[in-house]
Amino acid sequence: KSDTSWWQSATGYQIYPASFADSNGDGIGDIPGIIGKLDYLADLGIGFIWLSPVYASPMVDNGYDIADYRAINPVFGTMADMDRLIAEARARRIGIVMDLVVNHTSDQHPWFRAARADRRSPYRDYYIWRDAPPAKGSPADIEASFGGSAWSRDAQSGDWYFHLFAPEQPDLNWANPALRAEVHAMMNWWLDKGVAGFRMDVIDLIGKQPEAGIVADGPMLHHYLREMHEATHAGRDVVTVGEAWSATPDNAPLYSAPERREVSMVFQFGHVTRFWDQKLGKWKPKAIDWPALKATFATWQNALHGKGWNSLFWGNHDLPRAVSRYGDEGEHRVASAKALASALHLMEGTPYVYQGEEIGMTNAGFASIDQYRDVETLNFHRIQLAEGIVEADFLAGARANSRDNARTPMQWSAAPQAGFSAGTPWIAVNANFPRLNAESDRADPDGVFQHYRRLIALRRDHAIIRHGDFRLLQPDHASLFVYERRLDGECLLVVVNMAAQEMAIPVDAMPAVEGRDLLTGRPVSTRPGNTLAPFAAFAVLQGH
Ligand code: TEU
Ligand code: CA
Repeated sequence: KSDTSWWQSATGYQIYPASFADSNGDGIGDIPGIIGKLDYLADLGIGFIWLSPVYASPMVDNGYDIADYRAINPVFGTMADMDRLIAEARARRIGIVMDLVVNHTSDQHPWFRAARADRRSPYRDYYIWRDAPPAKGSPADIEASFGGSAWSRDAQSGDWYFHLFAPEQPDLNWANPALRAEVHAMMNWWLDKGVAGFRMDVIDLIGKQPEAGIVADGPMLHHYLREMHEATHAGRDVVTVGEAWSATPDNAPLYSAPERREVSMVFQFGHVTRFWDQKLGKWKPKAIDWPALKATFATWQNALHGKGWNSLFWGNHDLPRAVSRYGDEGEHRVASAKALASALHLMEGTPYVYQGEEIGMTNAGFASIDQYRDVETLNFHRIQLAEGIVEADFLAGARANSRDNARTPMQWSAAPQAGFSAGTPWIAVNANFPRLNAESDRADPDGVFQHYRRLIALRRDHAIIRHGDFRLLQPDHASLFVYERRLDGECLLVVVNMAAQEMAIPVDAMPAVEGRDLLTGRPVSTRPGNTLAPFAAFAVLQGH
């Protein structure tokens, strides 16, 4: 179909640089390490890499605290390495999508240094200030995402500044047009280098109005996004994806409807937060309820079909590993990794693979708080223990949902440190690497990697996967995820068993299908009475 943009047939791959591949033995992944793995990624078939931040940073939040948007953190390499990465990736038809972290900077950014040093500095108004902390319970009395008040006192000027994350991540003041122009110039500087677009960190927060108690989805948000589009992406064939925890099926088309000229798509987290506790959030996850999860996906598929564009993901660097959260990290690990991939990749949208997901990597399995590195996990450990939560309960929550679950080093081989580093990794390698690694998985035709490879190729080959409409079947079934896609007289039926038990094909409301599985070529049938093995999946295309 000629209406397909490159990013609608491509699959993205997220790299968390510190944990991907270490080229010099200092224990931290780096850009030369990534370059060394480009052939691996080209073989997987991805169209672009979303690169988590590699900019100059004191690394309070692993690079999501940027001190210079136009410099590379020496621990990751040099700007020459970065230019080489862009060129070498492009030679393999892979775009580099930069992480754009402009809700906040590091407190070490020269703008913030100037702002706190001098109340009359032109940079003062790049940030958000108050001369006293807000009264308890007043609208501006906002809690930071990493715990504690979002207002901290700056010892230098004596005033209070706003930060939705760590105190070392002061929020930028998007109401200031000079700040917006600086961000646009910086984005154009990267685009002129040949990057393929941006993943925009917490972009739904830039329209905040703290004094009114408004954090996400502020009244000026879409104005800023349109202005940014005109000033940077317009006329360039790039992909933009906005991270928007506040996005709903109703407002997501406002970001991604092409005629609104804002962003290509958003990351929304409906399927994630649905299974968090009301009070304790991610630290007390609920069990996955498949009918609820399927309904969430169906709502999103239908909300954006023909109106905007979906992104599809199970995991990222903030979320637990897909098999551990939604599948089975034990006996059925491989089958469940493949089942989850099939269910996700055959929907409408641009799929994102988080590093290691393509080999079915699992949660970290850390037993003690000393093993964690993440600022959010360490903060909440302190906060919740002070509030009287039993440590074992906190650690159980962290084992399920800490961001470090996805940040253990990529498991390349059975060599020491999983082949990730010749030195001591900054965070421990998962103990399961001798049997779970890319080298062994990739060699197995029935492994996870080859399955992802086939799914990624199928999206490029089939317009129905990119653009077909979506209908959820068997919505109430406790473990079968069944849907149909239709386009131009074709019908694609996808049937996935998300249970660790054998499951009978239901007798009612299933289309009669006999054919071959698109992924394996094996004969399949929906005849009632047939059964699906634990975490078995198939997809049959009819009418072509
Ligand atoms: O994440 C935004 C964000 O809201 C999450 O960190 C969230 O706070 C947490 O996972 C929920 O408990 C983005 C980045 O992806 C994240 O890595 C950064 O730490 C954060 O923004 C600040 O830049
Ligand atoms: Ca290194």
